[in-house]
Amino acid sequence: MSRTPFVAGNWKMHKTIAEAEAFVSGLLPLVGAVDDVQVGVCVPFPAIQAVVESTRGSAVQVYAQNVHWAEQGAYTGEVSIPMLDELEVAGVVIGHSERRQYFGETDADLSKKLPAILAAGLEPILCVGETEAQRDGGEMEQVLRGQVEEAIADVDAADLARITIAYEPIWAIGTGKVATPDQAQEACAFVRSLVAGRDAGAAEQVRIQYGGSVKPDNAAELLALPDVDGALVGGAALEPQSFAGIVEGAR
Ligand code: G2H
Repeated sequence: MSRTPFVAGNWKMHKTIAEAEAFVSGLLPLVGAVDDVQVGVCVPFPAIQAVVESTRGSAVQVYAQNVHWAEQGAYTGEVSIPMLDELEVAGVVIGHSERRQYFGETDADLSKKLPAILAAGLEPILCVGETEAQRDGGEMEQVLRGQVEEAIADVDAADLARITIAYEPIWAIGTGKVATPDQAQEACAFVRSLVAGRDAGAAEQVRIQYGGSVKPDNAAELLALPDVDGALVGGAALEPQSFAGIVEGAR
């Protein structure tokens, strides 16, 4: 089955509103009309409204980088799904390894976030991935199985295909150490098989991104792999030319 490639730039904690607007001005002439690749930018909360406005009518979609599962409540510092929905984002990245490592996000949290995001009609990008020690210890499959199966446990089978899963080996994040094509293909195929364990049809439709030191010069090779349907890009997505080069690699 053919799946539309999906390239998303994860800005992490970079870009003020002014910097975000300058980025969009540079990006739109390069990818604003691309129609064969889904293009997204994952924007810090304060700049979301400005980026939604400045990308309106273009092919570039806006994603948040975290959300709470509750509709509202006493959760100081958190942002709800209705708040994001009001900003007209396309979706939200959840479970990034930095959120897991520094802010204690757990698979149990993700299992509550995913159904809530999907119920609101937003698109989740669920990040999973193993550490170097886990890979070296032969635990990659066990780790990915635990992360994926728990996170999707309460998602209706009918909604599974709307999830994008980003496979990001932690040892490749921001390190310049990219997974080999064989490693990326093997892990992304394994992630797809985990979705197939819930629903074979959804597994064929679900997009699986590779993330971890993706750059314009390695994107085309990674994105041509049969089970890699796109990329979640950090450092190389902070500058329009470089990000556009990766989108080009998906075409
Ligand atoms: C992985 C990735 C973006 P980078 O975190 O999610 O970042 O491309 O800088 O490795």
